[in-house]
Amino acid sequence: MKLFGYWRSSTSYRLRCALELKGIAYEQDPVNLLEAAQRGEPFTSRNPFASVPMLEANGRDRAQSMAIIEWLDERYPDAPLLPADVEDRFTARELAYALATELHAPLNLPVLKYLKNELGHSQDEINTWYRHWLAKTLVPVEKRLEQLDTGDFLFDTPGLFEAVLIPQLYNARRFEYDLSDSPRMVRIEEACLALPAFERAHPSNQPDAA
Ligand SMILES: N[C@@H](CCC(=O)N[C@@H](CS)C(=O)NCC(=O)O)C(=O)O
Repeated sequence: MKLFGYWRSSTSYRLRCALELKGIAYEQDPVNLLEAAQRGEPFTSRNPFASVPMLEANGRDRAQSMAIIEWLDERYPDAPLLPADVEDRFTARELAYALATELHAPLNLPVLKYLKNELGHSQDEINTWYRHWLAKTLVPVEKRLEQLDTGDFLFDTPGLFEAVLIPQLYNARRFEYDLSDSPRMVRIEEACLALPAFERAHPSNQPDAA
């Protein structure tokens, strides 16, 4: 398998977490987002979404990180990323998709560039925007974790939820989001970052890390 991603992209990071947790070997072919390589040929012919990650796997170019992760989990059922119980699976998806959809969408690179270049916002204003949208989803996720009385992980072992959460917390820290009211998420983050799978997936350990 070959992963086309970018070291600091949260969707690439989440896919690396999933691959590492499942113990699936992969090569990397970095796509430089700062040079807009995702918008040029030959990448767009292979991936019409013009975004990372893309996974070349089993004869297909696969886009959309959540669809890729769910496919990996169905195609390679060892080390499942979702719990066995159907209600627990719902919980994992409820939280993971809140982060992957509501939180990620307004914080994507083209949105931030538009705020800066087209609308002329300062970096401080953009950081305030970023933290506003982080809070809109991180606050309810933390509340749900509190209701569930979570410990080191959402369930017994890290899976889909943790693969999505850890990259979003990495971004939150980059934008100086205050996590002091999010002890449940911070505990899960600490437990995950202590694991070799998350260490290998970390942005700073990627071949294209700047
Ligand atoms: N829904 C997509 C979103 C992918 C996405 O937004 N990727 C970002 C990096 S985190 C990207 O490629 N941004 C560059 C661009 O859109 O031009 C997924 O989950 O794979």
